[in-house]
Amino acid sequence: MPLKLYGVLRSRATRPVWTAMELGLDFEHVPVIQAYRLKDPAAPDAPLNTASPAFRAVNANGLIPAMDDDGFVLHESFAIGLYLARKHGGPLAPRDAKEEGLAVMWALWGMGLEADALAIVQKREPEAAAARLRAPFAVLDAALAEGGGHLLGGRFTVADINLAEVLRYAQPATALFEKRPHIQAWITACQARPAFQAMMRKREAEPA
Ligand SMILES: N[C@@H](CCC(=O)N[C@@H](CS)C(=O)NCC(=O)O)C(=O)O
Repeated sequence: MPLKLYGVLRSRATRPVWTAMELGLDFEHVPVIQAYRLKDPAAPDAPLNTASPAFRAVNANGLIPAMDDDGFVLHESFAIGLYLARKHGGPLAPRDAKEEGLAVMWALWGMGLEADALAIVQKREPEAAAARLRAPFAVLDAALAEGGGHLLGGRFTVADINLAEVLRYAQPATALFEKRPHIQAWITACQARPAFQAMMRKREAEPA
């Protein structure tokens, strides 16, 4: 199969896998697991993991997700989703340079929130992290109100996938969302999509 997406779904691999499922792509999912989740990642019977030489040959950074599209290799979850949308087109993809600029802008902006969102889901001083997210949440809420419930083009795109998958980590901080009705409605709609639900079912089926 030409397209391979590497990375268990208890990782940022959810982003490109959800994107590929939205696009209806035929792809091979290679469930490379994080080395730190294994007792002995170098054991002969260890599953393919982020320290395995075979995976390091795909992504020398030793991080998931990674992609191999018929020999074209990418790492970085947001870059992979943006590439897949751009390659396969349709409503999920940016339609012109302005939409492309917005999709990249929101991905980079989302990356800036990721550490705090992760702190919330991983319960590492979550109150402080939620407090830091209050100001950017106000910005996003206003942008969604102005954009008719989406980040660009008044429709669901890869930009929504990328950012919704950052904000999912912050969802245990329910008050953050309750105060921002446009974010709440947007993430609820994103997570109601059949492709998101199918991806999450696949994720739940993976070993914890
Ligand atoms: N900026 C990268 C971050 C990738 C990353 O940190 N991946 C984690 C899992 S979500 C990982 O592979 N960790 C493996 C390890 O540290 O051994 C992206 O968005 O793809």
